[in-house]
Amino acid sequence: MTTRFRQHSSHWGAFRARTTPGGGLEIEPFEGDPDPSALLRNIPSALSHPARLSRPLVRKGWLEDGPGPDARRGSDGYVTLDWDTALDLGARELQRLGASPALPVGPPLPGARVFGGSYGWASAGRFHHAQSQLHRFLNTAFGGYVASVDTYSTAAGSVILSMVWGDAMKLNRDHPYLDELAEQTELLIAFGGLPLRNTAVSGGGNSQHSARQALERAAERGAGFVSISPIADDMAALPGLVHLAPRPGTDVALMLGMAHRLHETGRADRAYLDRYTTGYDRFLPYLTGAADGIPKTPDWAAGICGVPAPDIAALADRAAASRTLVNVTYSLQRAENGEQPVWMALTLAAMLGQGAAPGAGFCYGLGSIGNVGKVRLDVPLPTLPQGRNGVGDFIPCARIAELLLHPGKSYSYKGERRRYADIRLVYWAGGNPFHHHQDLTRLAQAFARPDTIIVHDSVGTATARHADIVFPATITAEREDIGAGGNDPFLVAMEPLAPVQGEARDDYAIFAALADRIGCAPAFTEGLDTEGWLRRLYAPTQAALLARGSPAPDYDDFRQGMILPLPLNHADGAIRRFHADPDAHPLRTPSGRIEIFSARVAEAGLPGHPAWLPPAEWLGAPLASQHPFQLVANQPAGRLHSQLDFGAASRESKNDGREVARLNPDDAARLGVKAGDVIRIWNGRGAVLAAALPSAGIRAGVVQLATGAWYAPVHLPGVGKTCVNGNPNAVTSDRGASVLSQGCAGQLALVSVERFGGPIPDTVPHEEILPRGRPENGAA
Ligand SMILES: Nc1nc2c(c(=O)[nH]1)N[C@H]1C(S)=C(S)[C@@H](COP(=O)(O)OP(=O)(O)OC[C@H]3O[C@@H](n4cnc5c(=O)[nH]c(N)nc54)[C@H](O)[C@@H]3O)O[C@H]1N2
Ligand SMILES: Nc1nc2c(c(=O)[nH]1)N[C@H]1C(S)=C(S)[C@@H](COP(=O)(O)OP(=O)(O)OC[C@H]3O[C@@H](n4cnc5c(=O)[nH]c(N)nc54)[C@H](O)[C@@H]3O)O[C@H]1N2
Ligand SMILES: [Mo]
Repeated sequence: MTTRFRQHSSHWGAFRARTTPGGGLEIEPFEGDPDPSALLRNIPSALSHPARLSRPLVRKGWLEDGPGPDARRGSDGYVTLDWDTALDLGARELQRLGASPALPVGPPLPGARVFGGSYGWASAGRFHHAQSQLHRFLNTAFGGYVASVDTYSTAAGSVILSMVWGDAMKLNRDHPYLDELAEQTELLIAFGGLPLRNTAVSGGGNSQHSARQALERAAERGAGFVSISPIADDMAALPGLVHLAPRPGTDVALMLGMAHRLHETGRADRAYLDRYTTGYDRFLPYLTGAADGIPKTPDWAAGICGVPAPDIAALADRAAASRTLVNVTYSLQRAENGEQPVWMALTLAAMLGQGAAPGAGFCYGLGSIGNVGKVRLDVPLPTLPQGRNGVGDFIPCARIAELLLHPGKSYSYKGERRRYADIRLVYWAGGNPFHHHQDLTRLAQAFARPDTIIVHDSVGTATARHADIVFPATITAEREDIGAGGNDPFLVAMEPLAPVQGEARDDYAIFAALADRIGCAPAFTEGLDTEGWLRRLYAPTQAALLARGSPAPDYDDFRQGMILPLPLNHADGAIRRFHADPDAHPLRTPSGRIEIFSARVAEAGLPGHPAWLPPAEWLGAPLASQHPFQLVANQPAGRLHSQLDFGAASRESKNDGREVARLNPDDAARLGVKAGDVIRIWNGRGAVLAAALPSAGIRAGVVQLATGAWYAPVHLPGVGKTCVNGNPNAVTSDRGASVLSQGCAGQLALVSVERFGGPIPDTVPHEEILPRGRPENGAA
């Protein structure tokens, strides 16, 4: 029987769905979305894919030999247990590690040995948000946990901007850049392009895809676009588009060349620099070469970035003569010394002196995430209270392998000396580190160290494959929730679309059952069931709507399948206010100004102004003679990260189930590689197989392989351990972006590429990544 349409939401859009007589799911995008995402097509497969987990699994070695470091993680077998037995085992282990209803007063709290950072995107829905549930649980049961800060998305960029501009994540969500781009910008200089595929998603919900329209409106007005990227299709083919393809990782040199030209031709805006910035005079001797004997001329820049000097000079001239918006996508900073391109772009924009003009100045992350550049909301969104983390310890999120491998080791972060904790328990819910982290061979070694690893997921990921206890979670389509995302102007009453698969349970139910066994259920649940929580979470948003006189339906009315429009806040944001009056509205930097020189950055061990710092892995590095290709490991067009990799849109982006790697046709010809050939991409850290696609839009010397294929390391005779499905993190580097941010540097890596000569190994199907054991002790 066909059911009625029900309302739901995802990170890539709101939609309605109904089940079809064949048990499928028919999806219609939200009618208010001007440009719905094709990623919606991945959702139906989630309901009953064989990779779904339906019963708890426990690793054999852990069950037989007890908790402890164990190198068998990743290759051991699993036993299927019934829920009560598995929950008893889990709760007993949590209690052994100190979970208790009555925690010690003051340090050391038992949570100091628990890593609960649990980085990952999980699913839309404010209550069933896996990390929030986990953090609340660990705060209740352990008094806290070792957390993680920053994101894989942006760490180097956010850390540097927090010191020289202000809180980037607040500022770049505080400015209606998309409207201004559509209406005011004359020239968009887009470092990293402005890939529409990436604006498809936004954490928590993205019911209004508006980037394409904004670009088209700007183009109709005659705006110019310069996409600066090693890959041509990082920007839609708009009229007036110019594409410059620098060597990856060299944008700072290109920007310096432009800055030098502005200075030389007298077009660096001194009035702006004096009024809104500090430190230009400390930067200038570096730019001119007075400090180091190397003038950063367009010629100098061309020798590094590979963009011809006349093009660099012409771009500077054009930028100075136009109302210019300088945008940097997150990708540039997910790299060694990733702070520098972001800081240098801010400096370049300041030299252009247009920050006070609508549609001009500096922007960070337009084209990276769907909510950047949209008008902010005027009411708070529902949020699950996480309680208090009494432990207070954290790692920069991309230092997970370091943390587990080197307890006690000291490292620096934002100029501070810190030490890694000694972690005995790793608890992950809502993320997939064996997709997202760099150098996965090293991560596997790190995951051998703790006593116990617990993972919740709805599918058998490579992370679950390294866990001791795997609890099967429901998917969002099986739950009732409230969908909401930053800058997204709709609150969605998410209705369950389908019955729960197998014996999967909501994350909340799993934690509640563990809390019950530990004796801290009252504190964790506060006596509320899911509906009770949804009502409580809705109340502050409703109160804020009422207070400003906006439509504010009661919860029960909202529940009737509503998509509730939320009011926008059109008041000037912090950047606009700063430009109106920098004394009255200083930036949150030590000087209150944009800092082109920062004492704090200098104290932290980096140059005090933006500078070209050659990374260890770029096409001009000594290592390039050994591994002559630059891998660009960017975001996938056919899915969100590793989620629903088996869905229709993701499958169509692959070749026979294997991820596709694009390379320049001349490189392909030289390597004897044709479209569809399997290539091996490798370096000293590992190897990965992909299906080759020669493509004229890829810069020579670059091979592009998106993230998210499920990691499947297989020992190939004569070749060694190789990910046969195509996850680029088999070969990326785990070094931090710098001593300042310790951010993820996974976007770029030097690799070798060759046609794979041996017998072509099959890919590993999703349902075989985590082998399921036979049921034991009564589980049906
Ligand atoms: N080389 C390289 N690596 C990168 C990047 C790169 O550019 N290059 N990009 C990085 C970036 S920006 C990011 S954000 C990360 C993304 O990395 P992740 O956020 O870890 O990736 P996802 O695939 O979104 O993982 C989410 C997991 O949560 C599970 N999940 C979904 N809903 C639920 C739920 O309700 N409950 C539970 N328990 N689980 C659920 C999904 O099945 C999935 O396994 O990758 C990073 N990795
Ligand atoms: N469809 C889809 N959209 C997504 C995601 C997804 O998984 N799927 N993930 C979301 C998440 S969590 C995030 S954080 C954002 C990430 O947003 P970004 O980090 O901005 O996105 P990427 O796709 O990694 O990179 C964008 C482009 O930058 C270019 N690039 C790489 N290195 C360089 C360089 O050194 N110089 C220049 N000039 N260009 C370079 C590459 O050609 C690449 O295609 O995307 C979000 N959007
Ligand atoms: Mo991200």
